[in-house]
Amino acid sequence: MVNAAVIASLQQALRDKAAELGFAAIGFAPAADDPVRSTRLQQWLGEGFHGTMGWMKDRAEVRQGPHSMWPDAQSVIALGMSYAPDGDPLALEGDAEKARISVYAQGRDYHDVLKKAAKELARWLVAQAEANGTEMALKVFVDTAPVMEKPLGAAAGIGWQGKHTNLVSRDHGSWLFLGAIYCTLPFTPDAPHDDRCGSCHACQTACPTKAFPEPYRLDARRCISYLTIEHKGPIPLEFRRAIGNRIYGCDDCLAVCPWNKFAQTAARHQAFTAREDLVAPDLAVLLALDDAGFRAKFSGSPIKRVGRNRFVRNCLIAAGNSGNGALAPLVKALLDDPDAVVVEAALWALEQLRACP
Ligand code: B12
Ligand code: SF4
Ligand code: SF4
Repeated sequence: MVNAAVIASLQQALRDKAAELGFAAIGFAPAADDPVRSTRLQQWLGEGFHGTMGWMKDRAEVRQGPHSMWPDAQSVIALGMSYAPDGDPLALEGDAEKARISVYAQGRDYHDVLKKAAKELARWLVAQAEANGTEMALKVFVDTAPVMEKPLGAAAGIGWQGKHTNLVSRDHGSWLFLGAIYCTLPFTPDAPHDDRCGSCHACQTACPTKAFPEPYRLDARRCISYLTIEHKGPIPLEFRRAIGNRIYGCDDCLAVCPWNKFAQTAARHQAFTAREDLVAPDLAVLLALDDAGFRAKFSGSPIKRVGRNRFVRNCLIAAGNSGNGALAPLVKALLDDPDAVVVEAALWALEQLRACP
C-alpha cells in the first residue's frame, strides 16, 4: 500500500540523506518515457555520431527511457555530485612539457564513488520505506547502464542540457557527475529546468575539433574525449594537431561556460580533489610508463580503464604536438614497443619533432 503522506516525508528525508552522502544535487522526475528524447537518441545513433561505441546502439530501446527498461518504475531520482576544479582547467594549453588530463579524471574514479554513495542512499530508502510499511523496489545506475542521465537530470530539475550537451547547473556549472535511481514509489516530480544558455555559444566556439554540427548535438567521432578515451587503434590524422597536449579527455567546452562562476569548490566531493601528480604531469614521465608502472600509477583512477597502450598512444600524440625536442629519445624508445598502435604513434610523433625548427 502506498501512503501519500509517507511518500512525501520520505522524499524530503531523501533530499537530506543525499546531501549527507555527498550529493550536491538531487531531483525527482516521472519514469514515463519521453518521445522527444527517444527520437533524438535514435537520430543521433542513426547519424552514426556514436562512432565505435556500439554499446550505445546495442541497448538503445532500453536506453531511451525508464519505462522501456523497467515498466514498473514510477519515479527517477536524479543525482549529481560536484567535481568543481580549483584552478583553470585550460591553464596548461600549449605547454611543451606538460600533459593535460581532464578535470574529471584527476581525482578518484567517479564510477566507484558515485555508485557507492547511490547504493547507500538506495539501501537507506528501502529500509525507511520498510519501516513505514511501504513496499518498493529500485535500481541504481551510474554512467555505464543504458540510461540517459543528462535528459533525466534536466527533467528532474537539477540543471539543463547546455549547448555542449552536458547538464549545466545554476549552482555547480558544468561540474556535476550524474547518476540515477529508478524506483516504484510515486514521488512528486520537480519542475524540469529551463534552458539558461540564451544567446551564449562559448562552448561551440571553444571546441578545437568542431565536434558540434549544431548546438545541443555532439558528433562523438570528432570529440577529443572520445578520441583519447573510447577510440581504439590509431587516432585519425585529421584530429592529431587539434588534440594538442590533451592526453585523457577534454574540458574545453565545459570550462568556458559562464555558469561555472557559481560553482563552489566547497561543494565538491572530497574524492574528486585533484591528485597532485595529475594536475600538471610531465609528458616525459608518462611516456616512460610500462604496463606495471601504468597500473600502479592509475589504480583507483578512471584512467586505468584505457590501459597502458592507449594511454601511451595519447602521450605520443601530445609529444608530437609539443615542439619539444627533448622528448625525442623517449619517443624513439617506443619505436620498438610490442603494441603496433604505440609504434605508429611514435613514428608520427618523431616525424613531427624532426620537422620542428
Ligand atoms: C556516450 C557518452 C559520452 C560520449 C558522447 C557524449 C555525448 N554528448 O553524448 C563521449 C565519449 C564523447 C563523452 C564525452 C564526455 N563525457 Co560522457 N557520457 C556518455 C554517456 C555514457 C551516454 C551519453 C548519451 O546518452 N549520449 C547520447 C546522446 C544522444 O544523448 P545526449 O547528449 O543527452 O543528447 C541529447 C541532446 O543531443 C538533446 N538534443 C538534441 N537536439 C536538441 C535540440 C534542443 C533544442 C535541445 C534542448 C536538446 C537537443 O537531445 C538528446 C536526448 O535528450 C553518459 C552517461 C550516461 N549513461 O548518460 C556520459 C556522460 C554524459 N559523460 C559525462 C562527462 C563528464 C563527459 C566529458 C565531460 C568527459 C571529459 N571531460 O572528457 C565529455 C564531454 C563531451 C561533451 N561535450 O559531451 C557526464 C556528464 C555530466 C553532466 N554534467 O552532464 C556523464 C553523464 C557521465 C556521468 N555519469 O556523469 N561522453
Ligand atoms: S570535450 Fe573538447 S573536443 Fe569534445 S566537444 Fe567539448 S571541446 Fe569539443
Ligand atoms: S557555454 Fe554558453 S552555450 Fe555552452 S552550455 Fe554554457 S551557457 Fe550554454
